[in-house]
Amino acid sequence: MLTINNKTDALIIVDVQNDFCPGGVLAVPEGDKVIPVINQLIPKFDKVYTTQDWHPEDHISFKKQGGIWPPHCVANTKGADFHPGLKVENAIHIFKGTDKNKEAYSGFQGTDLSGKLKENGIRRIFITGLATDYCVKATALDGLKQGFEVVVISDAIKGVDVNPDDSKKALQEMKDAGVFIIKSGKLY
Ligand code: VGL
Ligand code: ZN
Repeated sequence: MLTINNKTDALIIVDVQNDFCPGGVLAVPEGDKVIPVINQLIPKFDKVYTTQDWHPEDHISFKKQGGIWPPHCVANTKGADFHPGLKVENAIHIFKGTDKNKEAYSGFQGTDLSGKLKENGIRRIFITGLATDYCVKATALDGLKQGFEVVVISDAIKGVDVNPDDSKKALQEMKDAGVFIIKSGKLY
C-alpha cells in the first residue's frame, strides 16, 4: 500500500491522445483501457499534469522525414486531442515534440515539466498513460534523472510492442533504474 501525499505527489498522464488509441493512426492495442483506471486516479491528486505529443506536419519522427512513424499527433488536429473519455479539464497541460528537428519521447524533453513540478513542491511522480515502451518509459527514466521519486502504475499503462516483449523489457529497465511499479488498487 502507498499513501498519496498531496503536497509532494503529482499524477502524470502521458499521451492519452486519439492517435494512440484504437482507431488512431498509431494505435496502442487496447490503449483506451487505461482511461477508466486513470479517471479513478485523477480525483485522488491535487496536482495532475498531462503530456501531449504535439508535432509539426513535417516532424523528424515521420517516415517522409526519415523517421520510423507514420504522421501522428499533428498539433491542433483531432489525432492530437485527448481521448474524449479522459477527464483532464483541471490538469496542467504539457506539449512535447513540438520542435520539428527533435524527437521527444519524454515529457521532460524540451519542456518545462521539471521546473513546474519543482516550483509546486513535487518530489514524487506517479506515471500513467501511453505507451509503456516509448513515452512512459522515457518519462519515467527522465523523472529519476531530474531527481524525482518515480512510481509507474502498471494497470494504467499500455505498450505498442512493435517487438513482442518490448513492454516487458521496458518495465524491467524502469525497475532496474529505480522506478517503483505498483497497481492502482494499492494507492490510497
Ligand atoms: C509515442 C511513438 C511516437 C508515445 C510518441 O507517446 O509513446 N510513440 N511518438
Ligand atoms: Zn510522436
